[in-house]
Amino acid sequence: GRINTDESGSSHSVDKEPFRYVLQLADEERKERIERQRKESKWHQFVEGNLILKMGLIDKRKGLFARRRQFLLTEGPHLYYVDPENMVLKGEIPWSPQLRVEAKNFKTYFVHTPNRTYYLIDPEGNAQEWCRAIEEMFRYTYQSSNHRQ
Ligand code: 4IP
Repeated sequence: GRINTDESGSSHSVDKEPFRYVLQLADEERKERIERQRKESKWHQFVEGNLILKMGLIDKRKGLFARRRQFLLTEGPHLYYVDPENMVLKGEIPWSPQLRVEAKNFKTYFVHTPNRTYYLIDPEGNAQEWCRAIEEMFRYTYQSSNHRQ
């Protein structure tokens, strides 16, 4: 399928294919996609050469306020977030075997990590889709025997 790597508004804009499928790309296809991402995506500069598997605008709440950030779920895995107005990488949610996601409702979900619970709001209401993708990445990374070395 075609990849819309430059689309910033949609939370499932990398592709419409099942997320599980992109986790298991053949090396050749993977390289092609990274090459296309390098050429076409304005988000490529933030992801340390990793293939972006899912991305979208998410409001990340801290205290009373939320900041709108472009979230980039990549191979690695990584979950980077970028200030889309100033195009600055603001941080990343750390992956570990303790990471856990929790969908609260259509818009709100939590990513629990050992030192912090990230309070995330998907304005498009696709919180469950994000949770599924993160869970699948979790299983692929920590629970499957055939992952990439
Ligand atoms: C900030 O609040 C932003 O929410 C930061 O998010 C957040 O850092 C800060 O938390 C928080 O104090 P204000 O912008 O209203 O000051 P971002 O980095 O996306 O801009 P992180 O990255 O950690 O969520 P602290 O506790 O990390 O400083």
